[in-house]
Amino acid sequence: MSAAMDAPAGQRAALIADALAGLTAPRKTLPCKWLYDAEGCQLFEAITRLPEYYPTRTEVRILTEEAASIAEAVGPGRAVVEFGPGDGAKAALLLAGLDRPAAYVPVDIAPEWLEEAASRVALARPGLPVLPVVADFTMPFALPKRLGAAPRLGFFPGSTIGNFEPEGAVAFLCRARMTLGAGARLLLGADLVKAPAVLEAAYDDAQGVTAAFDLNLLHRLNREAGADFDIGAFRHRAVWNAALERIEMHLVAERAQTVRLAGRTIRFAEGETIHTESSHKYRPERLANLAASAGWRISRHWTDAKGLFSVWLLDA
Ligand code: AVJ
Repeated sequence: MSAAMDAPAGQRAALIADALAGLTAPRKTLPCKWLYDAEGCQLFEAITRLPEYYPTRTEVRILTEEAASIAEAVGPGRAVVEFGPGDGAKAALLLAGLDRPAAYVPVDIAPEWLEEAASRVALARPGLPVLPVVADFTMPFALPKRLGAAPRLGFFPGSTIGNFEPEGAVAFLCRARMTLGAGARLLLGADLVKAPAVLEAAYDDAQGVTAAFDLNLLHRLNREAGADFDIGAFRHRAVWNAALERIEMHLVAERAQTVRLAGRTIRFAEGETIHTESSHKYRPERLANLAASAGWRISRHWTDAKGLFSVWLLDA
């Protein structure tokens, strides 16, 4: 089935509203959440297997190699609440190592993801109660009553925290602390600052998969918002913004052109870009400050031997 047929009307309206707002702004932008339609999710999964894209495999290695140490630091009997579980592979890995977890609560706005995560975790940890919650985790939401008094462990892997602006990251961490409640812990994956060449290659791979992932946003606007982007007239670019310590993905207009979208004409100058995603990278001390401003205390952290990626355990 095509993405257009899948898309609920409300979501389509929200996409069009975001596109109009972002593309008529002085510096054109589109929110990165729209990268993840069915096609975008498949492309992202292909990205996680690329030789240049180290974050996924490095985080999985940390969760695997440090499983015993993480389980000991987390402690027994926790209900694991995951923000945006994806396919549930990391949760399955984490839960397999934990001491008598009380439940698994995957939280996502897309119910399809929840099913996949739930079934993977059910395989890894038969009999564990799985209590999915359909919610946008960037907004306040309630945990299932059935969790009772079990202490909570939030789980936010993948360096998804890096897609927030720093203020947004603090707001998210604050809200997560309130949602999870007193005595909660949070296991957080965060990508680290490193050589710009390594970062730029991770976000602009030789096979062009990341370029296809980025350009899919224009295909999506054509499919779902009735736009008429000439996709061949745009090119993907990944740049390290040293001042803000983030990788930015941009779609660059290769020539001056106009595009129609929802009854509006959008003009592009040659070389003008649409900023489609920021992926903030953290130095350990900066991440510690971020967590502290959101009311969390750092309990421990783990990194790989090359210091590429970090996993943090925070205490409420
Ligand atoms: C999974 C959203 C954290 O920022 O590294 C990968 C998304 N974008 N390649 C990241 C992404 C381009 C990824 N996140």
